[in-house]
Amino acid sequence: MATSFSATKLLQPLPPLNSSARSTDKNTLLSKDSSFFLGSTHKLSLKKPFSPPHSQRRSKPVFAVSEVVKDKKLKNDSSLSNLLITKEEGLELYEDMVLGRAFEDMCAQMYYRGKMFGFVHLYNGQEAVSTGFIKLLKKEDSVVSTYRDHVHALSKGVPARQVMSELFGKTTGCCRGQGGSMHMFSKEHNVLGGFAFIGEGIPVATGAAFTSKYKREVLKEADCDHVTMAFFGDGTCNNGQFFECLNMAALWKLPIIFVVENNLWAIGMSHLRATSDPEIWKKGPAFGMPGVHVDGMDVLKVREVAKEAVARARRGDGPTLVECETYRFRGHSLADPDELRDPAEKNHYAARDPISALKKYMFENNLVNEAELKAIDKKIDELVEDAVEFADESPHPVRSQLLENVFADPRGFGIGPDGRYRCEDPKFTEGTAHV
Ligand SMILES: Cc1ncc(C[n+]2csc(CCOP(=O)(O)OP(=O)(O)O)c2C)c(N)n1
Ligand SMILES: [Mg+2]
Repeated sequence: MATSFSATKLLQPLPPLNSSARSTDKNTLLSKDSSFFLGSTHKLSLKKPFSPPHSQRRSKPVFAVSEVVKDKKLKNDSSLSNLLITKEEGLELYEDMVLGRAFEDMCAQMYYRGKMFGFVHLYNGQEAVSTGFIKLLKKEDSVVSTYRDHVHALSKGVPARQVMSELFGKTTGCCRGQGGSMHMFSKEHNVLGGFAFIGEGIPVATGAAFTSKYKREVLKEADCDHVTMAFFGDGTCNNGQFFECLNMAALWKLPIIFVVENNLWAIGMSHLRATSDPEIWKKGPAFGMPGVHVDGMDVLKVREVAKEAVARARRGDGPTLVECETYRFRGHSLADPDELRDPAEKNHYAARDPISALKKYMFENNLVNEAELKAIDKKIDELVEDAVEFADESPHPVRSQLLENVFADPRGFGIGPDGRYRCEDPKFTEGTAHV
């Protein structure tokens, strides 16, 4: 027989352990003098009545919202001043999204021609998220990505030549060819890494945000209002590191934005089959930070949400969790035949291509004409061609570079029974596995 679950039972407070707390009102969690929390024998440090300093006073309670930009957009009329973007902003967003798309399409070609090795995960379809968020950042702000990282690096300003060379494993790559597709890093542009283990980048981003806060509040670096963005997928939100970092970021009010790119799939696992509550944005308030859900196929909506989150972080008001509903237009990686996803689902999102949507908005509002956009398309085609030529002509790293940045003493691992460095053996990189 099915039994109904009693929420009221769950809300009953546990009986307090200490005597003074025994007199508490049964419906409150704190004792009447607010000294004790539940059955703790430790006094809370909060003085009664709790009055936070002005800088910490929250004007609004912590909230979770979906489709936050809808109203704002509907209010717009056709007058230019009411548009979500200026012409220059629109062109910048368009150019960045087209760069991301063209770069990834070229990667697919180069991968199938054998110019790249290992796994390569493309970002097609998700461009509105990278562009909508990262284009608001300053150079000093940081971005942390996943293995689907080429486009985040490009949006943050890492030159296409450097990203392509890294993919080709060449010395001119942003990691001198040592990182490859999943490990884009650039100290100069504060791209703190693509990370192959899912969730691995979230604590790194949390640490970067802690650094900014420490510089500002302890070292008194007045101009340090840097913000960090951590990008990761829906599947990653089931990992413990996600929850641990939400907790720490909220506890310490860190200047960080957790950007979930919910493309509905984690390789071949549907988000709906893997997550007890699929609405990830609702987890923000559980940790004391706002949670926002936004249409991640619409760069203008993403940008509006991102603006608020960035402003909140820069003000010192703490983190925000943003869930962007998006979709990848290709398989999980270039090795994935993409046979699991329903064609109807793919068609649904293909019809919502973020680049076409921005184009439509700009045309409808007379912000640009066809020729202006064509000129950008041409410029980007040339830039991507140039990146490929540059990468192709660049030299491979010398073999001894393999042992650089290895923390452990390479003796044992790196030196063969004949006493010679194993990397000097021309067959050293051939490996044993053939995929
Ligand atoms: C710690 C860890 N466990 C498992 C994997 C294998 N793995 C690679 S990608 C992936 C799915 C991640 O999905 P999601 O976070 O939604 O990102 P998306 O690929 O959709 O961008 C998994 C489980 C991994 N890389 N790291
Ligand atoms: Mg996913």
